[in-house]
Parts: sequence; structure tokens; C-alpha cells
Amino acid sequence: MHDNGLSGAIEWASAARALPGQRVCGDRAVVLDAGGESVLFAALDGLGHGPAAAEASDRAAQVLSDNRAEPLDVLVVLCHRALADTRGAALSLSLFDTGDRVQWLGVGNVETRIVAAAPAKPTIRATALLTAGIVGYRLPQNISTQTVPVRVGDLLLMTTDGIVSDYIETIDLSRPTAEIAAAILERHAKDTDDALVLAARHRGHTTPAQ
Ligand SMILES: [Mn+2]
Repeated sequence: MHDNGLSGAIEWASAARALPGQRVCGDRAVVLDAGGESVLFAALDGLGHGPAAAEASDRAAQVLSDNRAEPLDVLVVLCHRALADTRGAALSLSLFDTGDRVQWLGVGNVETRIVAAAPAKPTIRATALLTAGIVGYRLPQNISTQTVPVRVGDLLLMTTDGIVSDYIETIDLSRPTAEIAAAILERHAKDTDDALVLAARHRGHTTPAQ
């Protein structure tokens, strides 16, 4: 399952595939216009795999869609309530609300990073704190949102634990996000889990004619 688009000045792409042998994928990418120029990105990993994992992810995706303008910590709590009778999910949220910052918040094992170009090879500029917990089952005590600065061209990358996290140096930042996400999925997905990559970057504002 590959998807991509342009939301305002933000270019994004997702790539996912089910655990080999499974028909449905329990990992889900969500991209939502959140009002103004804000775009909300979510990477969801329903616990385990198969239809029950997909149901947990679908439930969270619906809650996010219905409440997209709420602050990230509120969204996590709303998802937690809605997933109480599912097997639960890992969830990571990133909000591009301007061209120069990202807010993020995650529960469970979805890695979220800002990757920047450097002279030799891409480097990690910032990494979201991974907080232990399962949305729908147990939230951590402190679910506070972090705000990180980004520059035009920096890449926001969200990957579920079905991706082996040694891919940073292999990224070609000159390529479109659709190619970057597809390449990471193809080369770094584990054979033992569903796998998902979500990539986004701000392409910069064009100056209006005077
Ligand atoms: Mn997983």
C-alpha cells in the first residue's frame, strides 16, 4: 500500500505492507489537513498483526479524522478511550503546523525523526522520545507534546517496528518522499511483522508577487 500527496507546501508519502502471508496490514498511515496550513501525520501499529490489529488501527484513524483540530495530547486520550475494547496500538503523531517546526507525541514503539542533509550523508537532527505504553490499554503518566525546529527540506520520518532502524544513511534526500518511503520499505522491512514508513517535508513557501 503506497500513497502520496501534497498538502499545501508539505510533500508526503507512505509505504506499507502486511506481514508476509497476511491479507491485511495492521499498520496504518494517516494524513489529515488539520486547519490553517497544519497537516497532521499519524503512524499506527495495531498490536500483533492480522484483522484484529487492523481493527485497532482503523479505530484510531477514525478518531483522529473526527477530532483532527484537537491538541495532540487530547487526540491520544481520545484514541485511548476508543481503543479500550480492541487489542490496542502503538501510535505516533506529528503535526506540521508551520514551515519551521513540528510538534510530536507518541506512545509505544513507532520511531519518529527529523532527518537533515549533511555534507557526507543524512543525519538525524531530532528524535521523538519513545514512551512505553499501549494506546487502548495503558497510557504513560506523562504524555507531553514536544516541539522541534525544522528547516525547509528536512525530512520527517515515522517508522513502525516492522522496519529495521538502520536506514538513515541510505536515504537519498534528493529524491521525492514517495521514492524515499518505498525504498526504506523495500530494503528494511522485517519478515516477522507488518511494516510502515511515513515521510513528509516542507517544501518552503513561495513569496507572493508584490
Ligand atoms: Mn509492529
